[in-house]
Amino acid sequence: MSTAPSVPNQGREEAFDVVVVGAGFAGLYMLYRLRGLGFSAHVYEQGAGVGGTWYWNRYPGARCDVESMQYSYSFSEELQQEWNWSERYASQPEILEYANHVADRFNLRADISFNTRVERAEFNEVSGTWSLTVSNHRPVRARFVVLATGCLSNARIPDIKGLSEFTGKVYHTGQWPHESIDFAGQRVGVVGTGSSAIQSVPLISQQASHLFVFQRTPNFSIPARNVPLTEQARDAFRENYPEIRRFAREETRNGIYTELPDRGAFDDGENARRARYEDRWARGGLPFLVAYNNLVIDKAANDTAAEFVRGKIAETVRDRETAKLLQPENYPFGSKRLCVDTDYYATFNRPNVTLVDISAGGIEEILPGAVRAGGRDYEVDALVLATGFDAMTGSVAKIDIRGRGGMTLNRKWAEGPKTYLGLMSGGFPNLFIITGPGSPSVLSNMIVSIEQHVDWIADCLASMRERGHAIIEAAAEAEDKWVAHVNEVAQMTLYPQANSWYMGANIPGKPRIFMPYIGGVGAYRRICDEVAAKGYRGFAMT
Ligand code: N01
Repeated sequence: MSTAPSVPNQGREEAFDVVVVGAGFAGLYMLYRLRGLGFSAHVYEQGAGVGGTWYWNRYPGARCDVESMQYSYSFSEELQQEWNWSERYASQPEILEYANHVADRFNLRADISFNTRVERAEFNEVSGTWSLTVSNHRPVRARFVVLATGCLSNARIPDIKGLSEFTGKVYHTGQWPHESIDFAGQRVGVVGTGSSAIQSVPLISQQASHLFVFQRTPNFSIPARNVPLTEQARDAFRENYPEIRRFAREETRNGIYTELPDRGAFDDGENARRARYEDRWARGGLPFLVAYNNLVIDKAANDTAAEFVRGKIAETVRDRETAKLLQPENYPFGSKRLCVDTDYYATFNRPNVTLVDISAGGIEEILPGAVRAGGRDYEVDALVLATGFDAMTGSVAKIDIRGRGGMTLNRKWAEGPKTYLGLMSGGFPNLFIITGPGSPSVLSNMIVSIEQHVDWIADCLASMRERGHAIIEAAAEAEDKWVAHVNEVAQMTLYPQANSWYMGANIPGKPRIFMPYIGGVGAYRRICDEVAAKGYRGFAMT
């Protein structure tokens, strides 16, 4: 039952204290917290089910690259003790099953509308409420809106000449069909070599009669070393969860419990350095990036890691020319999102796999039955677009959001996203973003960042209710300072040197701004907590 002052129902309009957009991991936990605080809340979800990213990304090999025991909610002790992850890295079906389990276990579906898109949200300055236009639904009004729309959920279909004329099937990894796709006997073209391609290429190659991988930029990838989890391994986590979760939240930059580096790459001699990289390579996964504490800030240190991985590619791939093409040379190691794979490089040793280098001119044209690149036609029956997402701002931009004075969020963010703490944007009162640009988000274990933001927002709403406040808004000065700080910290690293989706570089015309906050989840949490403790410093509350 709601104990908060609710907006009265007017006519056919439906009213809630809080509307949450999206029923992925952020939306589900937000709903859970709001309910617990007695707010009336409702979630609108575009998909037919819960799970967000894990609902849409069903391509072969889709799997999380953060270990399952850590890529899981920590808010319920019972949940984290009872759920049995089967592998070190959970597959998409298992993560989706987990999301469904959470929705059922906490009876969340009752307050979620599926197959429903929030198309427009407009702030009414007189009533201090948001009016929402929701597809297939009567108008909705809410005092607060929380965008739990995800950072990588607006799939990007590239603008390639002739794509719509292709006569075979075209799939985007981020909009994969629900039925299983059998590529047996087909010639398949995969466009892109980011994480999604790196996971799907080895599996598609086992079915396709021939697989062409169209590569514009090679990526660094570390072997996953995925294994089934034993009961013993699960217990080791379960027994130590309080410390593991605390450490990940407070002590790390990326929200992953792992051994933290105690030295830089040149504090070790060449042999010791190589031994350390070999050890990290053998253990597998993203922690390779924290083998030393200066890999993302010192180019010479970074080069040692890059050179090591290039050596591994050369050792793995038999054809020298193919190996050379797969070795990234033009950007620092890890400055494009590091990939984690199972047999990606070795897949290029298969006789039915061809790497097509399109770095010079891209794909010239798609013909009804072929891909034209470098003046050659590659005949294919099906195309897989592993071409990524309009990251961090794309899913927010799809909603027509209008704040004070009718200002749209897209107009305000035309030169790049501007937020205070990644949580709110000035001129858009009572509108929160979970893991928004300007917060660690995609540079971290997403669940750690999601839980932190949800808890912060929930506590903020409870505090407002207690103090009789109706409106919260990021103050312009605090926001400007935060944007400057986010940029300043990014410039201290090697990240801005790559044409990555972190920089918006994958979307033609998108401003080049490093969007996430790279200061680390521990430091960021302390800043957010301090802001709250100081009476929500930098936010105007009335
Ligand atoms: O997308 P991407 P993704 N012609 O943007 C190429 C997360 N994720 O879906 O680099 C030809 O990384 C593009 O080339 P270039 C993870 O955070 C996690 O793979 O722009 N090629 C690039 O190679 C990840 O980083 C997991 O030159 C074109 C590729 O397409 C993020 O999602 C799994 C092109 C896009 O790579 C996005 O990954 C999957 C064109 N017109 C994803 N347009 C795990 O947890 C684009 N490309 C493991």
